[in-house]
Amino acid sequence: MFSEQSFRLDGKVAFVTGASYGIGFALATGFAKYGATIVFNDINEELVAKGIAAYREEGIEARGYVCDVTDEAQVQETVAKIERDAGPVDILVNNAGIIKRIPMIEMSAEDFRKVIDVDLNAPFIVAKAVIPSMIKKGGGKIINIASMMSELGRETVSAYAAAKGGLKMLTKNIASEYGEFNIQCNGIGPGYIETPQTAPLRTPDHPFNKFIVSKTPAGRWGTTDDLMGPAVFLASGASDFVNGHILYVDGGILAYIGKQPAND
Ligand code: NAP
Ligand code: GCO
Repeated sequence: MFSEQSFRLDGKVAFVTGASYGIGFALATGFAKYGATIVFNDINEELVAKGIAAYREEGIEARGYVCDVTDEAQVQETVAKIERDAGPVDILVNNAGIIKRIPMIEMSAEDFRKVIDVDLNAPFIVAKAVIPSMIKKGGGKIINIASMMSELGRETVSAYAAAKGGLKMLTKNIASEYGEFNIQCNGIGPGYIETPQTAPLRTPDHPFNKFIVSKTPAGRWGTTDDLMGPAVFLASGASDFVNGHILYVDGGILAYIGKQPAND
């Protein structure tokens, strides 16, 4: 029966990938505020240590693991360690990601593959590693971090758009294949959010900065705070009948054709 408790995450183990900082860190802190136990990974010891310290500053005792999410052996080993240290993963957020902004015909196949590897192959690898225990436990939540580029293209982000478009369909397929085991797999599609990943686009003189504000009905860049409530909703019992959905948290970008130029 629906109640305020429906949004609580007490007793749940939440594993957020690439969560030493940025969106992943914010989502994990939101989960912790609703009672979840936080485990995260990052690509090296320095980032993991930085993340543990940052979580501690928020009053959160998080467990951090060094793991490259593109390496299936490392992922399988890390998930086994998490299950030993904290218990089976109840909530997985496939957050780790990279972007390379290069005009397509100038982009090497190696660079294209690297983006696909982190942004699409890795979510497959990590979800594959946690689903068996979710099935045994009677269910779980998987949240893939998609993008505006799951729906739209733009110059220089061909690999990223291909990956995030694929991630949308992987989300729908996991929902389809494992929904019968009470596993809900959804995505969050952030708009343009103030994080290190978009910092190069937000320098005061960068034309993209003004462009994005004009393309966003909310008239601003998003913040990681804007994503925490939607993530808690998708991680909680309040969304047990939501499956295969990409929840776009974009200030209205995808709904908006754009403002008529002033001189028309
Ligand atoms: P970010 O600041 O670049 O953080 C990404 C995190 O993932 C970093 O900690 C990074 O570690 C880690 N990571 C990268 N490759 C990894 C690997 N192979 N194994 C483990 N960890 C790895 O990015 P963000 O802005 O927080 O974005 C997080 C997610 O949201 C990404 O999937 C991104 O595509 C998506 N997204 C972002 C926006 C936005 O506007 N910021 C909008 C829509 C979607 P390193 O520091 O070592 O790279
Ligand atoms: C870019 C940005 C975007 C954001 C995000 C938008 O270069 O266009 O980095 O891709 O990261 O994915 O949803």
